[in-house]
Amino acid sequence: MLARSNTLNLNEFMQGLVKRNPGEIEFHQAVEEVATSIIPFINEHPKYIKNQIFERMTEPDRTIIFRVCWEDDEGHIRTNRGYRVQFNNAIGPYKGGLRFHPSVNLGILKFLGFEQTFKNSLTTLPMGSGKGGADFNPKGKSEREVMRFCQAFMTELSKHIGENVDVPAGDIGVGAREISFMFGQYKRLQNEFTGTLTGKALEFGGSLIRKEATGYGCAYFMEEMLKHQGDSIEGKTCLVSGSGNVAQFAAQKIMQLGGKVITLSDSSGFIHDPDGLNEEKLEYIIDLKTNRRGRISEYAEKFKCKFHKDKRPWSLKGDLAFPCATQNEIELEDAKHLVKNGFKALSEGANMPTTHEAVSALLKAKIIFAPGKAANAGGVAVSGLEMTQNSIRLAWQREELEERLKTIMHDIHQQCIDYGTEKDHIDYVKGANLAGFVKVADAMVAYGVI
Ligand code: NDP
Ligand code: 2IT
Repeated sequence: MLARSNTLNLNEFMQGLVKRNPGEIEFHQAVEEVATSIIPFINEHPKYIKNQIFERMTEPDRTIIFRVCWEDDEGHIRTNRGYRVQFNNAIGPYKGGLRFHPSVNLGILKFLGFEQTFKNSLTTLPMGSGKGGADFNPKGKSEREVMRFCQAFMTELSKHIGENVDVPAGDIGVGAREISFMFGQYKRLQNEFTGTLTGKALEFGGSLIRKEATGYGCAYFMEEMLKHQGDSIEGKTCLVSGSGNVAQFAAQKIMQLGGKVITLSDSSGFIHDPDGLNEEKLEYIIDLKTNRRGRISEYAEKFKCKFHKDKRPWSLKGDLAFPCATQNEIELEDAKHLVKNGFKALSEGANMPTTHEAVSALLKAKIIFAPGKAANAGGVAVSGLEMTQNSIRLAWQREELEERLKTIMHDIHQQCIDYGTEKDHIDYVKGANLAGFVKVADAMVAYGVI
């Protein structure tokens, strides 16, 4: 038998991971980011080496892949691929969103499920991690087509989830409409009314503040980081990308905290409104993107500002950046612009929107950087609160929920400080990774070999 080494080596670990998960580039990227801060820590704590904790944490508990067959409005049969990656349930039921987007594949869902393990642990709530979705493109589909797809998707997924087993929610392409269709189908198939999905409408077990939670939390996290430096969002010029659920409510909270939001984007480009958004303009965006499912360029026509086709907003001048669209939307060149323009801080509303090289460039320039697993944890945190309300069959008031969300974001910030304080700065990447890791790792050690 080969003797096991009593230390882990980053390169060797990554080589093994890449070999076992060929082609899953986003998964490799997410693991490498965590491994870089975790491995030195693990090497100082032999119990994690002895129990092979990081090897076990990077292998999902199980992955379910299934065919989703549905009929379009012309009566043609369509086939998509559905997934649920049940990543880790050491500290609670699997929990995480569903993404409907043509780019969805196993590697993307494994990256998202892996990130969710640390994020959910940071929320302080008892939630394990999972992620799922399908390569279905909701764009251009009729309401009935979306409904038939959601019902077909849930017909298979329902066999694998449950309020104490796995509780999905929304993500890109899955909002209140899709959650309602899926919850209706789940209820019909199981003949039970339980909180097996979160992000539900208020009439059937949803929570106040859930729709706002990710964006609000992302702005609160920025405010916490700035407060720690004796500063605040007040008076700052902010670049926000995306114009979906997270971007809309990040923009709203930034405005409420006195910041000026001058950009929003979608997959066709970005708008630059130098006067800044206000409540009326935001209402227009919410209606445009959530109800009418239009393009962000319509905002530029309506409010007479510039639309930059196929471009990202990061080359503009400003103080704070909030990437809220998708993974890898800030590459090295974008980061160089942020550095050149003297940006102060960045808070990730999206999951892994900043590439490795871009993060390194920002950190080198001393730009305060909040990774998504800390900064966007407010969404899943309020999902956790929705689960609690469903279990006790009560609905909390808006003020109580907003206070709880604020407290959770404050606590996440504190955990980052506890684990990420360096000589002359806070390393939020390291802090979030270590704090998220320890709770899950200790639970896994306690369970023994399973
Ligand atoms: P939405 O579907 O509501 O909005 C997504 C936004 O991002 C849209 O503006 C969309 O543009 C844009 N977008 C999507 N894919 C791309 C792409 N490949 N290139 C450029 N733009 C793109 O999703 P959410 O707002 O819910 O999610 C945004 C991010 O936040 C994701 O990374 C998600 O994982 C993360 N997140 C979401 C949470 C939630 O509670 N919803 C919680 C935590 C993180 P278009 O309209 O053209 O498609
Ligand atoms: O990435 C995420 O944290 C989400 N999409 C929200 C997950 C949830 O279960 O609310």
